[in-house]
Amino acid sequence: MTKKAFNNRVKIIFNEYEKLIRRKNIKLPTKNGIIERYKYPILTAAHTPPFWRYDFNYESNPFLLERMGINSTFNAGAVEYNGKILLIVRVEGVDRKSFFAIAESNNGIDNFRFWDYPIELPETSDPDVNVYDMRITKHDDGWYYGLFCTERKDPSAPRIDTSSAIAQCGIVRTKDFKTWERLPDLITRSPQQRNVVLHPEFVDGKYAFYTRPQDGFIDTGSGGGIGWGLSESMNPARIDHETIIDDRVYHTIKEVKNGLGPAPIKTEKGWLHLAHGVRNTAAGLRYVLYLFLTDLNDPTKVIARPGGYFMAPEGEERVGDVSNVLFSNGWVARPNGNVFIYYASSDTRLHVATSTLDKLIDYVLHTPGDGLRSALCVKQRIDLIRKNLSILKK
Ligand code: M1P
Repeated sequence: MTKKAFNNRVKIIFNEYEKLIRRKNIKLPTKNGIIERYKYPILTAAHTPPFWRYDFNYESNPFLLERMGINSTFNAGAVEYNGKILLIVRVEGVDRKSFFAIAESNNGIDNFRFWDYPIELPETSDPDVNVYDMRITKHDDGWYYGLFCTERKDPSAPRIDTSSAIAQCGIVRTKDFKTWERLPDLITRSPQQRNVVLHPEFVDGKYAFYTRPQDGFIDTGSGGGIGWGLSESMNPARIDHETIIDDRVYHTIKEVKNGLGPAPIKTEKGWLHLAHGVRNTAAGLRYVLYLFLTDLNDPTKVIARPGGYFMAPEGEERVGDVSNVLFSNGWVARPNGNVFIYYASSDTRLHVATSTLDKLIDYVLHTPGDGLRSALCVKQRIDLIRKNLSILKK
């Protein structure tokens, strides 16, 4: 490639990138009154800066090859900070390693731009092999905590087993999202932990955690369900006793497993939770999102639990590296009552959906719970039809 052609191609790469980053997103008409989706994903692999992927030096890369590709951008923690929306994105390179990088937007809907450098996450004495799915909690103690999954090879696996892993909860904290302090990993009695989330307030003077204890890396075994535990401190954080506050249940959207999404939102009616539920199908696992509400004074007590899912994969969301998956670990409640829900589809790309706290609370409080049997579910529907027809046929 001549130097001239090289320079032209560099221009094209950056023009295309800027066009993508600056593209306005378009709100789609709501289908169910609860949320609005948007036409474009807010972050894809192509949204990562070209200078993360190419070597732009003509001497060392005369063919202008993409040297270090990015595979996907998904499962982001979210926070409103200094009037901007920051997403702490799970970015996965083509080498299958995930890392965290911050993307910033003024309006939370479009124009997300990654900061120049990904986060250099400090390690513990036992280095992480892979890190992912950070939940950000602004805690009453004044810190922003990031709880994430740290994965390492299972040291007890036989030599020929190159897949078995141990997942645990890593912890960092920051005040400015630039400098991160690594704390010891959370200690619990469970052999595996994923989807651990810090509650924003002290409970009985202690740090409170939502957990997801599991026996195996993939299989829940005797574990599963969204757990709860208290710790005297964050350094180290140690939970001696876990109780399950939202269990997995036969023949529901969370039959195989579930896990909390972002930290709950405090509302007048209770703590509002967003979680994912997983069921098995002939086509593999299906991940959907659901909501529930817990008591303001006792976050372990579920006070409203609508039946079924709140959001499930639609259209292009259904297909990706791990198809049929919606996953969310970030949302932002704005002071004006609007809520931005950041969700990833099929472990590939990131989207936003919008709603309001009023609508979400109405949905949670007035949607019938899961009847758990076809006969009861059809009765719930007949009650609704009867009520409707008495109005519509007047
Ligand atoms: O592949 C779907 C999701 O699988 C895991 O979630 P869970 O622990 O609940 O099964 C995580 O690896 C998550 O990142 C991923 O999106």
